[in-house]
Amino acid sequence: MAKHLIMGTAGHVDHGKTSLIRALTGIDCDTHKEEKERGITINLGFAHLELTDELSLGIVDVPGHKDFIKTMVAGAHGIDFVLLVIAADSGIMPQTREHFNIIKMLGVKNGLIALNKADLADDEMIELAKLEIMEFVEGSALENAPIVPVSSIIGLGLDELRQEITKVAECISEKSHSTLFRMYIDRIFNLRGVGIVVTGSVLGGEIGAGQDIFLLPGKYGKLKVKSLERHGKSVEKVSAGDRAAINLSGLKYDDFERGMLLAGEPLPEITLLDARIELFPGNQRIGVWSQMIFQTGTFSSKAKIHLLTKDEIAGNESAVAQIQLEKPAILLNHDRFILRNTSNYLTVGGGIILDNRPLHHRRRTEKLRQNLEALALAITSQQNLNAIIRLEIEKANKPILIETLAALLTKSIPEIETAVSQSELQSSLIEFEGNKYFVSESFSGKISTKIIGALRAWHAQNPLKERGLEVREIAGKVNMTGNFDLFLLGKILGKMHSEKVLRKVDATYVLKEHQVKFDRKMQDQITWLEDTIHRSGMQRSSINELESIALTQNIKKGQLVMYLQYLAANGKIYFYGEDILHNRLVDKIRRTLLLKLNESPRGINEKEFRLLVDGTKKAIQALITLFVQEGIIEKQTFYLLITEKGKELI
Ligand SMILES: Nc1nc2c(ncn2[C@@H]2O[C@H](COP(=O)(O)OP(=O)(O)O)[C@@H](O)[C@H]2O)c(=O)[nH]1
Ligand SMILES: [Mg+2]
Repeated sequence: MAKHLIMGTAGHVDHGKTSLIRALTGIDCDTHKEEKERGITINLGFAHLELTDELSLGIVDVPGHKDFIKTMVAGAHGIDFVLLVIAADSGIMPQTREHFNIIKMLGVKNGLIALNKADLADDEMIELAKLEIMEFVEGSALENAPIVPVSSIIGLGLDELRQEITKVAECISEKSHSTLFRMYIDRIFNLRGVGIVVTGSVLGGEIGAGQDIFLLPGKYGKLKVKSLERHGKSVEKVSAGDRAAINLSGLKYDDFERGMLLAGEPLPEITLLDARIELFPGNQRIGVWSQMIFQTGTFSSKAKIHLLTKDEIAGNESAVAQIQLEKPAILLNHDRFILRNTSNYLTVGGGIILDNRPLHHRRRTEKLRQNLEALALAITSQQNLNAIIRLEIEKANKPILIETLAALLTKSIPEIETAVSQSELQSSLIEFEGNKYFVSESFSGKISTKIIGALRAWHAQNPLKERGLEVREIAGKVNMTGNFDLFLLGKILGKMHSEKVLRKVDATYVLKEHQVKFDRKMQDQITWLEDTIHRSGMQRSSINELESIALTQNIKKGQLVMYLQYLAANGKIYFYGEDILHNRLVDKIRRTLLLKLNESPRGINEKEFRLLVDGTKKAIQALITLFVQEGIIEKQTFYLLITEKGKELI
């Protein structure tokens, strides 16, 4: 399988980067007239090197002059490894250091060193230069990188350099082709008969001829890929790690601005982000607030930096900061950037984006600091995807579709599913009507807290009721009434039930600790009330009548209703409309009636029933309805008859 990789040059001006690329590839990167005149590379140079049948390497040649660091940063963004060029006759120079710092900050972890102009140095100088370089790269990713003495003028060491480049390239794994396609545009041409052609280093994903593509930021809408070239040859598609030329339809030359990129999807513009920033070694220092130039790819903007986790940082130190950009950018989490001083254009450091949609952090709380540091650690320590997913779903603070999460993290859905499958995050993933959602533990926790609050309030208002609330009643109180909400609520209630936070009483949920409870005084009042109702016998007692008697016992209306509900719920009293009978009396009447009916084959009528038990008309009618419902008597025209079920009761 062909491999897609880009090598970038780095090093001080005049150390021979461009000459070396020309010697290796035959391609002259200094093609611009102005550059020829000034003798330095202003724009980026591009070449390619056919290493093996399988390996055609893209090359970006950057300028070494200190005035063109911005161009260097643009060129270095997206390279897979670095060819650091150091002239044997002058050794490490300021831009050797500056370029190397930038390369490291951009996350480039592979490369090799060409010790150029070997023709100008004797063996001893070469050995000294090697020692100096070994000390320079100590502790960095290039610590054990090969140092190859070469001369681009007399052709010394070129074969060995090519071999070492091949070895490095063979050891590197390509960037992912399954992520979102992105490419910063570093050149744009308007070619006669062809139209607009743009070039760049493909940062991720892939794109093919005929596909839709978006020019961002801005409102250009969809563009179409007409045709593609890779390393000067026409191809069907280009992918991460390619230097690509894309022929676009739908774009005018004047629509283009520096800093724009092409993306496979219309990504949102952002101006606010949280990032881990780090200063290069040196004696610079920044405080809580500072102004910087923020640079990533070909994009650059003034930016306000607000340190969140420290009050100041010095050389070699890092902190999490909130960055406010002056211009809108298209940035994804984990993108790397460079920070430059606004006044003297010194490159001071850089960083990695932790969160491209942060909240505006006005105050720096301890909790915020802890969260951001955890996020920084998760992202910078070999990208622990599960930790990132957890932080992202926690931050969402509501259920989040797996598709949405995948887009936010620029991962595929299978990547996310695989990552969570062996972790406790699996239990945060719930499926509803064919969609998969992540629901964070803290979100479920918040709902649980609301449920407990609602039940606590309910029990406080109804201390004498056994029952709690039904799912739908809870849904209303915690504001979760949509279909998905109800489904989620059911799951959370089920979990609370299995964890024994809740009990069930019939179809209602009740707090575990809930007990129908009353104090001595209440007990006395309830006993008095029950006796009163019992004593009044068939003399009807209505709530209204009871109310005035109850007042003599210092029972207020609300309390009275509560006591009555309690007595009814416990089967002590029987309500018919507003009126009440004690259940012991109802039992007695039931028995009297059944015995009577059993002796009278033709039954008795309603009036006879009234005389039998000395009841009011209303009470008698209510009792007849009750006994018919119980199935122990039946009514035939005006007569009441006992049923088989009634006979069994005697
Ligand atoms: N003697 C000698 N001169 C070289 C060598 N490589 C480059 N140069 C010269 O150094 C100058 C700067 O080279 P260039 O490739 O433009 O350097 P760059 O700024 O790093 O791209 C040119 O005049 C080259 O001819 C070399 O290996 N030996
Ligand atoms: Mg050059």
